[in-house]
Amino acid sequence: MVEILDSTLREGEQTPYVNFLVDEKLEIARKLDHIGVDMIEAGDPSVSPKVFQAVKEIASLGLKAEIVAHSLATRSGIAKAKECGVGRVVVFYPTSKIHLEAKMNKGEDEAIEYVCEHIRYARELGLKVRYTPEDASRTDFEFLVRVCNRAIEAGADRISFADTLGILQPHEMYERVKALRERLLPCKIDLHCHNDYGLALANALAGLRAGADCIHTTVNGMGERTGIPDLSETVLALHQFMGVNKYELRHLTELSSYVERISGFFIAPNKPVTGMNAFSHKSGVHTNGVLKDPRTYENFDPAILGRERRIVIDKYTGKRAVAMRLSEYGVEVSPEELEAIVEEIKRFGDEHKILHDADIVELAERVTGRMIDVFPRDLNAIVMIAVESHVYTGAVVRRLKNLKQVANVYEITGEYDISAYVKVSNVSDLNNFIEELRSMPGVKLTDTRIVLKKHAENGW
Ligand code: HCA
Ligand code: CU
Repeated sequence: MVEILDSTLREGEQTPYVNFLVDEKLEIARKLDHIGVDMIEAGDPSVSPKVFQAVKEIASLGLKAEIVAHSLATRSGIAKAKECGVGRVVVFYPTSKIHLEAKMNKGEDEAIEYVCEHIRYARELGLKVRYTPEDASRTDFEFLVRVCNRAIEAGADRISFADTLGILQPHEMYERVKALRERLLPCKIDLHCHNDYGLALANALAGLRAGADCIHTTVNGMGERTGIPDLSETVLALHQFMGVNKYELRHLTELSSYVERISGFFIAPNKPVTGMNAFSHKSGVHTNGVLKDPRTYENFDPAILGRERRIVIDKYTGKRAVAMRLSEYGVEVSPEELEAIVEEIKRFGDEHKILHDADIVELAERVTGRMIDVFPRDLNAIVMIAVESHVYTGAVVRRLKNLKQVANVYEITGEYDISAYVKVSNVSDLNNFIEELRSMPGVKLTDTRIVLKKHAENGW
């Protein structure tokens, strides 16, 4: 049965400019466990006192997943892993010529003895051991087989085939893993594939097909440089391509958002599975097809991931999608009116970057000559305000705080000085509010963004 080891807390925290707090790590671990990953690599306890604390606390949560500590092949590192109360330690030590010579200053035979000695030490402490030959993909294959088999004899029951620089292609990964499987003593094989050429997940899947047991992932594909396979993409691929049903698909997006929020590491809109655009359709040809039968442009129902299809309306969109969006707002129009609205949308789209729903409704109002009061519900907006250079920003902030429409005010860096989160009941209230703001002493310029969708602030 295929396994996933998630390393968001170890490899993921190696992402440039990312650090998690201990509590955030505990929350990530719980959420990973909820999704059902088989192993959680909780960190290398030797890195810092807080990493040590996080690994220790995660090990005591009583999660279903096996908790793994990472460690260099040092006695003190392995002892620290033991102190954390984990059941398994990773002993990692490089095997490629360049690493042995440049970093370790060790010959091959010396390296084997060193690795085995540390694995035996971990076994004496009662720990299960995964041995990671770092930079395995650039290691002489015969040496790799030798060092891994000696590691297994010394007590390792897992070998992580690490493509540390992400240099392999899927067909090479397949061949390499197949040969390893044939040549290694009984053990489980993990695949640790870096994404430097964008091939990490493809390589991992190829390795699985060749007989490996486990894929390493991180949430949002974080990690050193370009990271490793994204957890959500991996779970989806295993589900769709290999019929693996043991992971909870519906919580992946929320975990991704949670990690985005606490890490400040934002995913691209076009990222598969969790990206904002992953289930959005735009051109007339596509939206028309999807509205007739989603299977025309969707390989699976986004609902399996707890996500919804979105139809984006702009100058590329045809009548069918526009009529659907209007009818979502309870607006019915004649075929002639619809045609005219679509024409207006095309004109609007040539002049503007984004068409908001409020713009569509306004265009429909203009074309039909009927008042369409469909935004009576709470309307939220973010208003950016530039202050005259001779005015003290704090003075404008004080005035803003007195306005009932203003929920929050922030002094910010950049082109604007203030950002205000504003709550009004409709578009015309928003207009009035902005007029009032513009006439306020000290306000030079405003820029208003209507909030289309507010995402959950916290976890599930
Ligand atoms: C690193 C180590 C590692 C280890 C992988 C593993 C790699 O270079 O930081 O233990 O499976 O990529 O080789 O992340
Ligand atoms: Cu790595």
